[in-house]
Amino acid sequence: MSSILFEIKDSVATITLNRPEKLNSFNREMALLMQEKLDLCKEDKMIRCVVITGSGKAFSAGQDLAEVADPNGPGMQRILSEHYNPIITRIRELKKPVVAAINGVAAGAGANIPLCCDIVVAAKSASFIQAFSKIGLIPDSGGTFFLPRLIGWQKASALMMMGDKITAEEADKLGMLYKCIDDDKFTDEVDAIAKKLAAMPTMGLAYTKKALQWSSTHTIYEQLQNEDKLQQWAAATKDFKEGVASFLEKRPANFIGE
Ligand code: LHQ
Repeated sequence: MSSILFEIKDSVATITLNRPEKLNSFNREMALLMQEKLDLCKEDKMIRCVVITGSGKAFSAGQDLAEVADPNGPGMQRILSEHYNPIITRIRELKKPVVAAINGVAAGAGANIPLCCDIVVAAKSASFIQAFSKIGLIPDSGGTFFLPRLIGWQKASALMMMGDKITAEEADKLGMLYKCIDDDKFTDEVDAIAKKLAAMPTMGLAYTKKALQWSSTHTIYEQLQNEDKLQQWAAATKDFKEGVASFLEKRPANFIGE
């Protein structure tokens, strides 16, 4: 069985982390396969939304620590530069919405990869843990960038240093999630969110993603110019024309993602 499952249905690609017996912890093979699948999502025009989830009881326990300890493993120096950083970069640069669907425990890099996604939802029974401090490491996979921006410096600093496990409901209250969903409704609700996103004006969503990202490194004056530029790009899409036409004609829009 592959360590990454990949399915495309109704313009939604689902990437499932699939090493359930190791709580979907990442080894090199799984990290490289995930990069490959994200590249596929970028190339395939039919795909208009990506969902990342885990199989079994975990989302992901982060780095496979047995691989770190293995003298024949990739070694610490390559793990971030060749495994996690290219995953985070691919997700941020993908011109399509990426939904992290947290089905269970998310620890270490497994807790931080979701934070870079555009929409994060979690089942009520899921949990999050910045496990790094417990083994003497620093939070990686973009966690030091995203977590303080999502929940504030103090909460981020404390969670990262204390290594507390927090429930999905706590994560929701802190601002890490879009929604916390009852377990029995989780799959259906994730499907509904993904289907909705896949039918929306994809380029408009891509430019929204870009605008939000630029906001973290630009002044208000620069950001007003960025919005101006991105709005021109959005207005040049076929979907903008369709959006306005469908509104004026009082009919549902048929967006094509261009
Ligand atoms: C695991 C793992 C795991 C291997 C559970 N590896 N087997 C970047 C730079 C370079 C290097 C290092 O890493 C990084 C990024 C990172 O992600 S660092 C953080 C790495 N992750 C952790 O430190 C989390 C370790 N795991 C845990 O703390 C617990 O397993 C959690 C809290 C996630 C879940 O606890 P439980 O539900 O009680 O499950 P469990 O501990 O019993 O685990 C079940 C099995 O999965 C068990 O195997 P076994 O053969 O005994 O049944 C664990 O050994 C295995 N597993 N995490 N990361």
